[in-house]
Amino acid sequence: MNGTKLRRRKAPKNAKAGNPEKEVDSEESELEFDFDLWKYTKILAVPLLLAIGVAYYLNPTIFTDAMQSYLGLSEQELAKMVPVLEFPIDFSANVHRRDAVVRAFQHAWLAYERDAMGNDEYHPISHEGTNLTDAGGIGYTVVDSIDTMLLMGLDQEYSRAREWVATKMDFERNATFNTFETVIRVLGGLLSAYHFSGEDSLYLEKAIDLADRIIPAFNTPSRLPLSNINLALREGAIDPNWPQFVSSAEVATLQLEFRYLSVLSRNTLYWEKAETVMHVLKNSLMPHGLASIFLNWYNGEFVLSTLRLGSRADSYYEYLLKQYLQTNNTEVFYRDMYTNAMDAVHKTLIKKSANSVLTYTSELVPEKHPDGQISWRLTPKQDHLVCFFGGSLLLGATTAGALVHPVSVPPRAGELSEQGKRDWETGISLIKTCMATHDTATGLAPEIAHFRIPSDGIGHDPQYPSDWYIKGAHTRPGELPPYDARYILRPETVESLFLAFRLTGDEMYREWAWRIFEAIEKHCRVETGGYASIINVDEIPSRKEDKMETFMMSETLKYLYLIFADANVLPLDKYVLNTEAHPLPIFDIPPKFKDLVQRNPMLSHPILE
Ligand code: DMJ
Repeated sequence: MNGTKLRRRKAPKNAKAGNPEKEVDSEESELEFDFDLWKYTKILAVPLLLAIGVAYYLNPTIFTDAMQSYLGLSEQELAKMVPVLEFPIDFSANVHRRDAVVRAFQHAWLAYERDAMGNDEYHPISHEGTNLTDAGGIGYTVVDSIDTMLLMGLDQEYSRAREWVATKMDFERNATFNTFETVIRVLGGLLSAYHFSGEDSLYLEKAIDLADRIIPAFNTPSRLPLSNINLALREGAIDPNWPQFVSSAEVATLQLEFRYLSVLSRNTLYWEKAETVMHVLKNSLMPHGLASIFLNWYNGEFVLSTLRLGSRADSYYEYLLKQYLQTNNTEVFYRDMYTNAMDAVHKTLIKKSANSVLTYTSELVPEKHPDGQISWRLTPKQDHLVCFFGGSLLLGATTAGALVHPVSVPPRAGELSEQGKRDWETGISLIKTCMATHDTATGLAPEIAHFRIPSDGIGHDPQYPSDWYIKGAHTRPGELPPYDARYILRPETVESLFLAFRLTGDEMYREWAWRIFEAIEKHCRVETGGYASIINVDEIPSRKEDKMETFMMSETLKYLYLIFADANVLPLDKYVLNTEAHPLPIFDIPPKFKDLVQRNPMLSHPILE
C-alpha cells in the first residue's frame, strides 16, 4: 500500500481560472484519491467480514450474547426487543434429488426381490439371500422396507410386498431371534405399515401375533427381557456370549413399539411390560446417572461395564426422549430421565479433539486394579452409531429443552432453556464432527473413528491427521483392513442431517446429505442391483463386501428421501421415528392407560405431572 496516494492533494488555484491542463491534472488526483480509498476499504473490509463470518459460524449467538451482557437483559427480554430477521425457509421438495433417492431405493429393492424375496438378508454381489436362522426367515428385509415404499408412493413394489406378508410371512419358527432386532425391524415395520397403509388390519394382526410370541422374554425375576426369543416355543433365551447380561439399548428400545401396539390393540399388557423395564432401569442407574452397556437380567442391576453413546447403549438415550415425545410431551418421568442423562453425558462423555476443533463423545472403560479399586479410562473412540446423537440433541433441545412450544425454526435463543441451548450447540457441533469423519477417500465415514488426544502416543506422525483417524487402517497390500474402516450403509449421519434440516431450515444440511448420497452411489452401488458395504472408506478404488443391511432401505434411503421431500411429509410434531426409522404417530395417552400407569406396583415414580 502506498500511503502517499491516500493524501488529498489540493486542487491548484488556477483550476478555477479555467486552465484546462491543470483541471485535468486535478481531476486525476481526485479520481486517484477515490479509487485508492475504495481499495483501502476493501482490503480492510474483507478480513473484517471474514472474521465476523467465522465468529458467527463458530458461535451463532455471539452478537446476541454480547448485546445481552452489555444491556444486562435476560434472554427473554432481549428476544422481545431485538427484531429477528426472518429469512423465508424453503421446505418444499427438491424434486430432482428426491427422485434420485427413489430410484436408488428401487435399485436396491428390485434386486432383492429378484434374487432373495422373503429372505431376511441380502447379498447383492452373489445375488443371494440368507436367513437369520435355519428355521426360515421372518421377513426382516421385506417388513423393514414397506413403510419406505408407502412414503415414496411406490405402489407396485408395495402391493407385491404386501402380498408376501399376507401369504408367506410366518413367525412359527423354532429358533431364537434377537428380541431387540425383531422388535425394532419387524414389529416396528408392521406398526408403521399399518399406519401408512390406511390401517390395513393385516399388519396389526401380524404385529399382535409377533408381540405375543415375544412377551415371554420378559418373564425374568427382574422383568428385563432376555436378549433372545424362540418365536415358535414362545420362550426367552439368553445370549450365549453374555449369559448373565442384557444390554441397555436392547431392553430400553422396545417401548415405543409396545406402547403403540397397546393403544391399537386396546391391550394394556404390552405397555405394562415395556414401561416396567424403564422403572427397573431408573432404580438401578449408576451414581453418574449414565447407563453402562450391560445389565444383569436376573437382578436388574447395571453391571460394571463401558459407558458410551455407541453400540449397546445408543438407543437407550434415544428412547428416553422419544417416549416423552410419543405421548405429546406429557410424561415428565421420561423428560426428567432424559434431561438428567444429558447432564451426565455432558459432564462425562463430551470432549474436544486435541486441537479443540472437533466435539466428540468419548467412552469410559472401567478398570479393576489388584487392590479391588476401580478406575475409569477415557477412550477417545466414537462409533458411527453415535452420529444419531447430534440430531437427537437438536430434537431434545427444541422439545424437552424448550421454554415455548412450538419453537421457531431455527429456535431463537430466548426460546430454549439453558440446558436446551447447551444441547443445541453440542448437537450442531457433533453433526459437524460426523461430517468431518466423511472426509475420507470415498467421502464415507468409517465404522469407528478415534480422536487425537495428547497422550495417544502418535505424536506428529504425518500418517495421522491432527483431529481424528481410523485405527490400524494403514495395512500392507493384501491385508484386510480393520473392522473400524468399514462403511456398512449405516444411516446415523443422514438421520441427524434430516433432523438438523427440519429444525434449522438450513440448506447446508441438504447439501451435506446429497454429498453422502453421491458417495454411496459411487462406491456402494452394485451395477447389477443393490448396494454393498465397503471394507475401507479410505481406499480407492473401494472394495465391496457382499452384504446389504436391511437398514439401507428402512433408514438410510428413507432419511435421504425425507431430507429432499416436502416437510409436510412426516411433520415432526405428528410422528416419532423408532430407532429403525419406522415412523409411529404421536398420540395422547388414553384414560385406560393413565390408570394402568399409576396403578402398576412396579412403578415407583409418577409418570405424569
Ligand atoms: C439400526 O438397526 C438401528 O438404528 C439401531 O438402533 C442401531 N443402528 C442400526 C443402523 O446402524
